[in-house]
Amino acid sequence: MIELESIQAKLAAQERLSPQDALWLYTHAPSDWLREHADKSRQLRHGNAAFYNRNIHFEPTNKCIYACSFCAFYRKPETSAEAGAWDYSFADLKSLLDAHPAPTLTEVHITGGVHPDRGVEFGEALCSLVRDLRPEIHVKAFTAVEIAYFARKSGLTIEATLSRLQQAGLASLPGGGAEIFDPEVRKQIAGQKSPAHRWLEIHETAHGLGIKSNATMLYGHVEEFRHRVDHMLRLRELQDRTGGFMSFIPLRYRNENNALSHLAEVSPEEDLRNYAVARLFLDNIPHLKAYWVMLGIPQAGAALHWGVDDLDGTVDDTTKIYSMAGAEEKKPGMTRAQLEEIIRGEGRDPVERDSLYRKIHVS
Ligand code: V47
Ligand code: SF4
Repeated sequence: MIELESIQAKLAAQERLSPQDALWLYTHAPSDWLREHADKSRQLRHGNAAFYNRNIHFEPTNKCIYACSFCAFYRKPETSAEAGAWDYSFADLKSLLDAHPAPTLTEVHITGGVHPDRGVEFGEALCSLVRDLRPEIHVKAFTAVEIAYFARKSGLTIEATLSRLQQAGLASLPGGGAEIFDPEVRKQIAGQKSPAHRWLEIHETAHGLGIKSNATMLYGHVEEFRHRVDHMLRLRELQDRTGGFMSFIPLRYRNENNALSHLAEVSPEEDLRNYAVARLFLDNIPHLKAYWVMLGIPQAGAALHWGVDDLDGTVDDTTKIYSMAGAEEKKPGMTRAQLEEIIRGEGRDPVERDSLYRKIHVS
């Protein structure tokens, strides 16, 4: 296989892979080869460390003006509580924080549906509540889709919106809302919400303000391999300009309770191959995360051998996005000891990190 030799030579010379190389890897590379090379690339960056953090999620509402066809989480804004919609209060956020006293927590991840009545003031109030009550906690909040709506609702530019949130305590952006950037695929799965260029513009603006972020890719639905390559290429190009992405998080489409439930999910092997291609192609995003809540624990452990260096956090049963969509973990939560045991079981050294990937505790 002449292509494999050429790609291997590029990797040995630490040369960048082309989009054609990545497509070839997806379609032709033997799985053993992918695992070995992605693992080598991970090892060169992070040695034997595998990262995790101590976090909770807060999902203020699942009422949403959009209706993404893969989403099992959203309810139309007029939906009643009996029909499964919720709107948590500021007091609910305070109670959640009180239930997690210091030092059990270093991060709160806030994201939810796009509520029609809520502009930037709502986002500011959530961020400042955490900052005022628990200044030691890092606030990672709002997908680019929520930020775009805050800006529109409040009549502000993206920069002004992000800047106000930053002043209120926002410290980084999660990677959600990226889905797949290709316009044709995006139209089919998330046609109503902000287009790819808006997602990328929001992250670029955040990076310019010193707000780091993550990037996701929702795969395994109607997209083709070329769309995944295009998605990662756009991220790689933006990262070349800003260096603001910390972590890439591939998210396998889960098929329960949504408008695309007729689609099968990709196989566990396909998940692992996807992590490996991402590790090799996205050479400028330092961390690759296997979000155990979405994958299940055994598969997240396996991913540590396919280029992954981060499993995300303790979560403590505070997110519903994946359990509603069919994930195995119906009440996702792990202690530090459990996360460390999984990591050690895979032959790696557990490292507790903060939200900016600074090492807090090495076991
Ligand atoms: O944007 C929704 C995805 C994302 C489904 O930045 C689905 O550290 C699969 O972005 N099947 C939100 N995926 C979650 C997210 C995230 C999670 C963990 C850590 C970080 C981080 C970010 O969840 C959405 C969408 O792509 N999603 N429904 C589904 N049925
Ligand atoms: Fe709304 Fe987000 Fe679900 Fe889309 S993925 S319907 S924007 S909650």
